[in-house]
Amino acid sequence: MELAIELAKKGTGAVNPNPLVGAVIVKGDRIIGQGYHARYGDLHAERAAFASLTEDATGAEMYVTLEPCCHYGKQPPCTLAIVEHGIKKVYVGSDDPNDKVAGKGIAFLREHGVEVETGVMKDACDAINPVFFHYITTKLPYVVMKYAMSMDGKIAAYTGKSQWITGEAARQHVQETRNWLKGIMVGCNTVLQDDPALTCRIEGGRNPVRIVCDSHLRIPLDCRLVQTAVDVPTIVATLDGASDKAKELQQANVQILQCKEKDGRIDLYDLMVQLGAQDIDGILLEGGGTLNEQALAQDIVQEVQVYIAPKIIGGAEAKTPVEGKGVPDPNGAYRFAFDRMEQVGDDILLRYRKEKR
Ligand code: AOF
Ligand code: ZN
Repeated sequence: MELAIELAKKGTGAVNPNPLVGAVIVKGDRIIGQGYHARYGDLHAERAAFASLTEDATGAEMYVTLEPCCHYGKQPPCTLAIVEHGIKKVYVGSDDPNDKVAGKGIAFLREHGVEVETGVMKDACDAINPVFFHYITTKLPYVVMKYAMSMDGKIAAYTGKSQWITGEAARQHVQETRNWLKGIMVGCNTVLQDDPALTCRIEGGRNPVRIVCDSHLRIPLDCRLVQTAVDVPTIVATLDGASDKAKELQQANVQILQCKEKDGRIDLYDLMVQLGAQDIDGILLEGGGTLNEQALAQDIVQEVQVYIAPKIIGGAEAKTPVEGKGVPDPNGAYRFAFDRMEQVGDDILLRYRKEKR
């Protein structure tokens, strides 16, 4: 199953909004087939594993990170292939919450005489698909709020200068996250201040769909995002979708999303519904502080990734990751559950998940 998990991860960035899935076929002490879901619409992991068989699979066992599907989608049911190949036993990691599958895949296998053991390395298997599990059940993107700060919680110096808080390794790590999540979102202030490209600069990676929250279309036509919108999908979410500026942006190949209003600003929940409808199953929220505060207040954040650099910047005026007024009492704070921690170069990455309410 460990191998199946490693295989599954190879599909990162290429299968959305499908899950990452890996499968390994074992006969005696030999691995006779292995595969993974490599691209949206392509072979599922199980069929990819069968396609790689080095010998007949009759009586063999399969390890698969997700419950095999039993429906006709872009691909025929994997359960059918498992039965046809005479697999004796299947070890399953995660359950598939997709309505079309949800237990029916396992039931089909058992009805056809295949032994099934579920929950095998379930936590490790679940950990590769938080995006899929959230999106398939809600049709809303899995939003990861990410920021990099100093030991004293600053994301920039009082001058506004923010390059760089974290080291090279952490910045490279963020590139991997950009490849993992289908969309990346910032507020208009970030565009005005940093003129970012928001592309994925790792080899073999793909660029995320870039989303700017810009209530009143202050985004400059000559910024990098607009200038490169012909090559990289770019969305501007706004309240002023019928304006002349909106038309100019559309002429530059920017997609304009007219959003509902909430307290004079973009209703982020409505925006998530619209992005989910475009198959955007995950979003990296790279701030800044104003958008972060609204994202928390409107409860769209599923995970928070905090990079902490071993530096102290200081300054009462220096910016922090979440602006606005904040909550009046720590007891009323937005709560998250600690997930895991890792060292990335000289920096530390902390991950928190939304607490199940
Ligand atoms: C599996 N193995 O490798 C994957 C599964 O449209 P389709 O045919 O690609 O089906 C997509 C659905 O199938 C997806 O929502 C999820 O429930 C399941 N994905 N299942 O047995 C795989 N990628
Ligand atoms: Zn399948």
